Amino acid sequence: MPDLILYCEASFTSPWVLAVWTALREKGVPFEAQLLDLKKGEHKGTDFAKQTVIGKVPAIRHQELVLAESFAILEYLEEAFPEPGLYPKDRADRARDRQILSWLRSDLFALRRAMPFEGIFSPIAPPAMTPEAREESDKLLAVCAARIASTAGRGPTLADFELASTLRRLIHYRHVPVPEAIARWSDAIWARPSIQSWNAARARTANIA
Ligand SMILES: N[C@@H](CCC(=O)N[C@@H](CS)C(=O)NCC(=O)O)C(=O)O
Repeated sequence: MPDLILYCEASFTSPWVLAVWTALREKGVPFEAQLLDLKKGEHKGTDFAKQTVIGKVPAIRHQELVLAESFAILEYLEEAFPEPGLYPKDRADRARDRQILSWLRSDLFALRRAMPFEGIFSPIAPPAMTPEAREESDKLLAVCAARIASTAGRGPTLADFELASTLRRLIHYRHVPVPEAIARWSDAIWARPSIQSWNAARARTANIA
């Protein structure tokens, strides 16, 4: 029985759960996924809510620690399971990774509203595209273009995983043209076994339900 539990939403559509799932898989840390049906409120008023206090997924339980908030979890995993490192070795590059991870958590709200992550995996009535979402998409593409140019030749790190998965929204909804080189970069990262194992887990769960 693995001594790390990852609490996930049962629909496997949360980009924040995906970020932690990917890190655990990339590091080869064994874990048990415990699924919570958020639509049924399984994360509220339960032991889970009491223990995490924040009451959101992702959360992990590792030994005595119960921890929510994906960024805090990623930082913890990097310290608890240093190899392989998922941040760049260079200090300035590590800071740039953290800059991107913070930015992705504090911006792009219009983009997220117009292009929900869940719609990538199952049909939904697509929300309207807005000028704000367009502006944020252009900024995301500019960040990715700069990122690809500056990180050529080294393996993906945490910021790459999250940028590549955020790009799936643009690629799926097609409201905004995605340059070929950026789409290919996202495709290559999205195809990694760490991410595909999350997609496979969703498919398994859907078959059981
Ligand atoms: N800032 C949090 C966001 C996590 C989050 O928004 N989780 C959603 C699922 S995608 C959730 O648990 N929602 C349930 C709720 O808010 O009641 C993180 O980075 O982990």
